[in-house]
This record gives sequence, C-alpha cells and structure tokens, in this order.
Amino acid sequence: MTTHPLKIRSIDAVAVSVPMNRPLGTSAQSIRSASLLLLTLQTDDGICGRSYAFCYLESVARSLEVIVRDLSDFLAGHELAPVELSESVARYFKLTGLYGPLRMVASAIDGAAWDALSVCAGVPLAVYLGGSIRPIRAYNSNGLGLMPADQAADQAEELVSAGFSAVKMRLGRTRFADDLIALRAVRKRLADDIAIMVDFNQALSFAAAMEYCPQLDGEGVYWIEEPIRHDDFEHLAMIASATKTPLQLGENLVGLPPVFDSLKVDASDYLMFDVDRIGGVSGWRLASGVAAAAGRPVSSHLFPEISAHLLAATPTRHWLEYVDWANLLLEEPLRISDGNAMLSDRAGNGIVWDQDAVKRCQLL
Ligand code: SMN
Ligand code: MG
Repeated sequence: MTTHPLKIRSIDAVAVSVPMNRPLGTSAQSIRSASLLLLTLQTDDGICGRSYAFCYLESVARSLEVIVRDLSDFLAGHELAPVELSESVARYFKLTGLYGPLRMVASAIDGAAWDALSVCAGVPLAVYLGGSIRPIRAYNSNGLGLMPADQAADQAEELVSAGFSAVKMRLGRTRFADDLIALRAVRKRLADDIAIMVDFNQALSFAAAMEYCPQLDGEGVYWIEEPIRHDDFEHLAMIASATKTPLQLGENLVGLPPVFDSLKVDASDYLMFDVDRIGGVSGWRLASGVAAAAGRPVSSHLFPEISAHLLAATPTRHWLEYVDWANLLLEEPLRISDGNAMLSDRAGNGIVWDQDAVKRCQLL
C-alpha cells in the first residue's frame, strides 16, 4: 500500500475490432464486430489501471487512439484522484465539448483510474466502492437482433440454455406486426419464468409508440426500452403512463443533468446507465445516488466486467446486461453461473488484457 499520492505516468490506448459470436441487428444499425478502445493507465509506482470504450465504429476507435496519445502527455504527472482528474480532462476538452466519443474516452480514463486505485488498495472495485462480492443477476443480451421469427426463437432458446433467466430482443421492424410475430415466437419457445426485455433502439415516432407499446401489455414483456428518441422525456412519460409494461431508459443519457430531467417528469419506470456515457465510475456513483433518491431500479448497459462491480455497489441494483464481446481479449472473462455474473476476488475491476489476443484484433 502506497502512502503518497499515486501519480499518472502514461495512458496507453489500443484500438481493436473483435468479431462477435452473434451479430447484433438493431433498428438503428447492424453490428458484426465490436470496435473497442483498450486503455491501460500506468502510475509512477508501476500500478496499472484498465478499462475500455465501446466505440461502435472502427473509425471512432482509431481516432480515439490518437486522441489518447496527446491526452497521455497532458495528464502525465497528474495525481490519480478521479474528481480532480475529471476536472482536468473536462478542461482539456473545454473547447470541443465533452460529448459523443470524447465523453466515452473521458469516462474510460476515469474507469481506469478507479481500477488503479482499487488495485492499489488490494480489493475488488465493488468492495472499494462499498459493495460486496456477490452474484449479480444478468440477462443475456448477445444477438437476438432483428431476424425472422423462427430464427429468433431458436437463438433465444440457445441464449437461455447457458442458465440465464432473462434475454433481450431487439424490436423496431418496418411493420410492428412482424415484431409481434417474432416476440410471440420467442415467448412461446421460452419457459414462462424467463424474462424477455425488448429494445426498440429509438425506432418509433411518438404516435406509433402510443399505438404499439400498450399492445405489448399482456405479451409477457419485462421492460420496453427506448421506444422513441431517448431525450424526448415529455413524450416518454406519456408512453409510460399509457403502458402497463415498465419503460426502460438511460443508455444514451450523458452525465447527470439528463438523468435528473428524466426523473422530474417520470420519463421511465427503470433506468439503465452506460458507464462510458454517464461519466465513468465517478459518473455512475453520482447517477446511482440520484436514481436511489427517486427509488428507480438501475440496470447497466454493456461493459459487463466493470458494470458488475458498479451494480454490486448500487443501492437500487436491478439487472446486468451481459454481452461477451470483450471475452476474447481478457485473461479472465467475467464468469456467469446460473444467470448471475460472478465477480472474482482479484483486486480492481478484474480486467487484464490477453496481449496475444489484443495483437490479433488490433486495428492498424
Ligand atoms: C445496443 C445497441 C447498439 C449497440 C449495443 C447495444 C442496445 C442495448 O441498445 O441496449 O443493448
Ligand atoms: Mg438499448
């Protein structure tokens, strides 16, 4: 244990593209490989902190790699104190604004800083944040994109065969009638106690959502995610009132103000945070406090390795979204048992890159 403040020596970034076992066809876009930016923060004492950003596009991962190179020079010698570090990174991006990919990289740096701190303390991140090592309920969110009904039913069955008690399917086909056919095929194939979450990825107009969402009541759906654009809180609140099935929202909320605004009008029943949009581990801690004050259940979006630790320390913990996209790159992928994510008791967030795999996936 060090007694003097830890200082940043460097932050390395590697852009990779990892083939997905099951492509993800959403109403917005189809994704066949995960474009990630892998971060490794080194301190002067030789302690490492790691995290990653999910960049959606290869070009974004590549350009963030270049940005981190300059940022690393700017942050060299900075104390490893996430609050001050966030302020310095915000100052660095003052003129560009901290949105989109820049927000993702700022959050990932925050995540790597918290990893290094908990590694230094010799405890898992969940414990460092005041939580404990406990199973975290997870739903399987791999695949199950916009595909024909019979394929969707086959894939859903495969997804729960690994012991999961919940899966998420994407909706938002051109005709809502086709969404219903696919949903019913999946519902019929799975046991009644398996939860099915559905995600429109903002596909519907307000008028369409007011017509279609109430029709999902009685179809055995656990939550309806992002039926319309994610920031139209007034209309989301109206859809939530008109629909018995709970509404889920949050993966696109950037920082605390929109979380607060969505709560003010009861835009959703549930909230889900994306650690790279909400502001890293620091942003998640603040947002989960706001959600707790409003009594909203909190789930995670992507980044299951880090999110599992965060949920362990989230007062209104709900569901972990499980995707296996980073598994190939990790020495110890997140373990799933009986549909629960099992946090390892190694110090930090548990991320250690398998350097050979990273080399194989590196974008050049
Ligand atoms: C999603 C969409 C696109 C990429 C990753 C994830 C989706 C989700 O909205 O909630 O899983
Ligand atoms: Mg979603």
